[in-house]
Amino acid sequence: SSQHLDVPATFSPLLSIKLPSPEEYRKRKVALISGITGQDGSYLTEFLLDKGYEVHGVIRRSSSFNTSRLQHLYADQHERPNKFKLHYGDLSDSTNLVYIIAQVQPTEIYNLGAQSHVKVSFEMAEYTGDVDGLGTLRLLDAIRTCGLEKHVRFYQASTSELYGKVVETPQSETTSFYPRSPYGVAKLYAYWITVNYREAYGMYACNGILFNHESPRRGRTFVTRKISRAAADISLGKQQCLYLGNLDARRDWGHARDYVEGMWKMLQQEAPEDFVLATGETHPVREFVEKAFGVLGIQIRWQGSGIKEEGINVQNGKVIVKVDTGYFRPAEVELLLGDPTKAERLLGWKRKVDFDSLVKEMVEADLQAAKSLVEDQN
Ligand code: NDP
Ligand code: GDR
Repeated sequence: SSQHLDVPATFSPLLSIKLPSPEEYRKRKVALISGITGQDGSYLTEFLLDKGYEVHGVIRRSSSFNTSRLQHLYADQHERPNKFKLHYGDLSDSTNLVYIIAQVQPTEIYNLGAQSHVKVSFEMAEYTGDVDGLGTLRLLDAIRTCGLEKHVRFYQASTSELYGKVVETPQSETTSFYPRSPYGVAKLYAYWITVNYREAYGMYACNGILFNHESPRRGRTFVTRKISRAAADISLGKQQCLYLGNLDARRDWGHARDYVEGMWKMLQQEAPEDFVLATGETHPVREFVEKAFGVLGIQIRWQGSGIKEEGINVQNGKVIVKVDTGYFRPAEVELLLGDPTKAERLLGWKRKVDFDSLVKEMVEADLQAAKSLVEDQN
């Protein structure tokens, strides 16, 4: 009808309200985070609550407990009533995403939700493509369906896995992409759909191209956390040996707490742009192993080579690290080294935690946790 055609651009059909101007709308500080139960989601929630935001998160229904990283924030609820709320949802469910956005009316959306394990993506390629690739499209379209494309600022969790096979180092915003896994390829779609919606609909949408970032809250099957846990357990005699895949892969490892601050900074600029966050240093997996055991006073000597290589505890001669080819990937990303110059210059962002401090913090946290478990059992 003509009445329908007369609907002004600022009228949101779904919310059935006349929206205030984007400037007015953004005076509220309301964040919606997909992937809130993950490593980055928990640090970002803490960061935004401290900045005075109301924080909403999308949580998947699970038969087991999946909010352990957010537990301490629930405990804080009495001090900050109505500031933190979780909504059941999934990046594979468009209707649900529209409903959550309409309900929350966020000013900023951080899309951190993903099947984020590179090795697992080879086994669950279609699912990873659906959630990590199309899931990003669903979220962007949900924003448009709600009529909020000029009001909401959108952060996409892009990744150094986009670079994949080495084209140049260090890798920056202008380095071309060559993903090496179904995960990387799915994230490539997400990267470009974010750029496309920015250009097509004038959305404030940014890609943060983040290099690896870790913490004591890192998922236990990622290599750093697997090593820090094993080092703690082996030092206490609770585990004999750590089995790893490619010891020579090199990564640019930072601390997750530093990186979530960069995500927020990307959404506070005049105009949306894409940024690399990295430390500008690269270290092999092997060095992470040596440093992690080093924190506990255990020195490693390597012997043998290739898949026969072993790490020996110099003090007692025991084999404490072995290669298990089951952890090799069908295609590997051998070297990542990021150039964070643009973020440093335009966002004033810089990583604070260096490599040695990161390893130390992770190992000490796992040692503490392992010791309390032993005490609980006694
Ligand atoms: P995690 O694996 O720790 O967290 C992933 C989050 O996504 C979890 O909350 C998970 O929920 C959620 N999730 C998984 N599948 C779905 C789905 N179908 N619908 C909705 N939510 C889903 O990842 P990180 O915190 O380490 O990383 C955050 C984001 O940043 C990810 O997108 C990752 O790919 C990306 N990234 C990470 C880097 C890193 O080094 N950490 C570097 C660059 C990018 P549940 O808890 O229920 O499993
Ligand atoms: P990555 O992280 O693939 O870089 O993706 P991961 O810690 O899984 O692997 C890093 C490197 O270590 C090698 N490796 C092993 N990896 C695992 N998981 N387990 C092992 O036993 C093992 N042995 C050696 C791997 O081959 C690889 O080279 C992470 C994820 O957080 C992504 O979501 C994110 O986008 C990128 O970082 C940047």
